[in-house]
Amino acid sequence: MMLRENWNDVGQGFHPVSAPDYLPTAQLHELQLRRLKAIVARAYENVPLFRERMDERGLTPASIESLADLAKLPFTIKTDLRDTYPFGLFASPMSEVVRLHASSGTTGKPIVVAYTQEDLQVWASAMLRTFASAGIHRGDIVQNAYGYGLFTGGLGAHYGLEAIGATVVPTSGGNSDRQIMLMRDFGVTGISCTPSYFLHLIERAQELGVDLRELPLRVGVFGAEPWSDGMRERIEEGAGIKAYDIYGLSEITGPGVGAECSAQNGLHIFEDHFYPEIINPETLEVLPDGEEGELVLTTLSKRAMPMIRYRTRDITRIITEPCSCGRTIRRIDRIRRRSDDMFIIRGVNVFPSQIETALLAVEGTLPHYRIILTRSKGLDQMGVEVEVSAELFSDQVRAMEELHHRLAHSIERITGIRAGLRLVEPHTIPRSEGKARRVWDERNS
Ligand code: DLL
Repeated sequence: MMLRENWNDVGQGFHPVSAPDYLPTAQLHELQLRRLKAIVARAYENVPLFRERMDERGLTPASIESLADLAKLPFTIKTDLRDTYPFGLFASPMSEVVRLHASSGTTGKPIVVAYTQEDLQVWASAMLRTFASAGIHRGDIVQNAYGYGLFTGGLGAHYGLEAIGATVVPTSGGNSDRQIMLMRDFGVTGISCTPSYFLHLIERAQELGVDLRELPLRVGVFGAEPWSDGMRERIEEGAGIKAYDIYGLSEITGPGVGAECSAQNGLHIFEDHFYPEIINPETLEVLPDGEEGELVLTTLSKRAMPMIRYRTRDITRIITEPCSCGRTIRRIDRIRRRSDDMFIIRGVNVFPSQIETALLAVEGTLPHYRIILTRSKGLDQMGVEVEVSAELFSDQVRAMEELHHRLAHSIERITGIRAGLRLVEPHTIPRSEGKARRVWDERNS
């Protein structure tokens, strides 16, 4: 799929420039308002759930006169997609829907999302902008190890890479030995997959005697799950690459909602298509830029399945300072937690990302861990298992004790909780080809 309008010659060879990233703010707002009015009208006219909810509040599409009026509209939440399973939120007839994706979720039915031809074009252009901001260009050979299939990662990245003119190697996830062989034999310069899967590839390459730092691999585009700055350091050092964070969710489009640029300091939201708000998840009030809260997104151009004020559950803030890269579209902070991945241990709120930060702050740990929650005599316990290097594990009892002490202290300092800590051998903790599972909650089983 070629998107010629996004191409420009900027003097570094043929390089894609993503014009909407640099729109003057007034022009961007004008575009956003125009699209917002159209999408609200489309949702109102075609999706019974949106119409009922707007009618209940005495709203019509004409109620939207400014971007601030968005705050009048009702929110959409994940259960709305489940309750209308499979096609109840579609605003296009099936004859115009050319693609379906689905997100598995933890229980029951998946949520289903739909795309028209135009939606796929917008998605590919958003992914083109994603890869362009990570410095990927025509001539790059990019291994796309996001899962192909119902998950949006594989195909979402695939069409963005083709649009930018890079050579895609569509490996999908899994078969790590072959991934490493192709990476080496093809002279792959870029990789896209989940950060946890890439850590596994680094580890497997070491075992196979392949030093990724000596390959032409230059850049990684990682997302679909939270990953800390500590994780980024391990990746960048382990593979000798630049690692960029990308964000998205199926309900809004898939990957391509936001992406880091060369500044690696927050993710630019492609807000000409995906309008961000931050709300207080308790009061549901819109918060000013800069304040942390729940990210709410409205799709401004999605035709098959418009989403109005979708509550993502992802916690972040909008960064107010302009970015050194010159893009005018706003940035969000990296997403370190979701409001629903928090667990409560003896009255204290804990997020898995806090444990990751605590573990990786201490030298000698490997970036593979899991959290096991149990209940004994009515009291919640948090167990943390983390892998340590084989050398440490084998013979240095004193060093292990010292590491154990430092890690326990680090976890307690960050979370306020004393964890039952176990240092385990490399490969003890299950690896994932997609999103890593960090928490095993065994309190009710
Ligand atoms: O994970 C889409 C995607 C694919 C994004 C590939 C990036 C790369 P879902 O499976 O619907 O879609 O999961 C969406 O994953 O609400 C976040 O909680 C989480 N997530 C996605 N990207 C990031 C990230 C894809 N960069 C959910 N950092 C979202 C933290 C992320 N969490």
